[in-house]
Amino acid sequence: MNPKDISKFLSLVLRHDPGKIGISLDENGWTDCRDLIASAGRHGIKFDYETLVEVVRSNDKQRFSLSDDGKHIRANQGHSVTVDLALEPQVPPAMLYHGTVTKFVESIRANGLCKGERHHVHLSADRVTASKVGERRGKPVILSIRATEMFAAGHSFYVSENGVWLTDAVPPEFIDFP
Ligand code: HQG
Repeated sequence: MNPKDISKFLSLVLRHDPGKIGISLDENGWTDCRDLIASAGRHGIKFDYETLVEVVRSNDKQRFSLSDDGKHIRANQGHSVTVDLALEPQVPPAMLYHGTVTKFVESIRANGLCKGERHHVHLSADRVTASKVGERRGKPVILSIRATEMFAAGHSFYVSENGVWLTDAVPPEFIDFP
């Protein structure tokens, strides 16, 4: 299996559906690498520990972390299953960005950004990254979020291990539309 497919597989089981291969995540989202490799293998997805380490190391968005002793792995963000990543609240930069597509804009104007299936709304520190996020769905539309203003109004922000800014919801009054 190539690294990209292993990464997609890891996203599925470490964020959304560990039960698919019969593993479980602890309350902080970690699972044992040996169990993961063995369970994946029993489901026809075969890779060894060295390959797993290489996928984590080389992943384009640094989606996964290994524990310091290398025995456990978790996804850095993007979960739909309940996990506590124990992220500390952070002071955001003045502006953050969100890449979306035209068909969602009217609803976002009315309702703001909602987290949907995920734990948080995902925001990017720069427009290039936001553009890549939007491009997954079509021609990107970049929304600018007045994060300092939001923070001053009492909203909390977090940063995942891989640099994604997270917040519960972005009310429409803090969004600048293009
Ligand atoms: C939209 C990927 C209508 C929102 C990316 C987005 C990111 C609304 C979609 C990470 C809305 C949700 C997250 C509202 C939000 N009405 N549409 N009120 N509020 N939306 O995938 O931010 O590759 O859950 O604009 O790179 O696109 O998985 O969130 O289009 O970092 O590591 O609803 O996923 O990373 O989609 O992407 P998502 P996202 P990974």
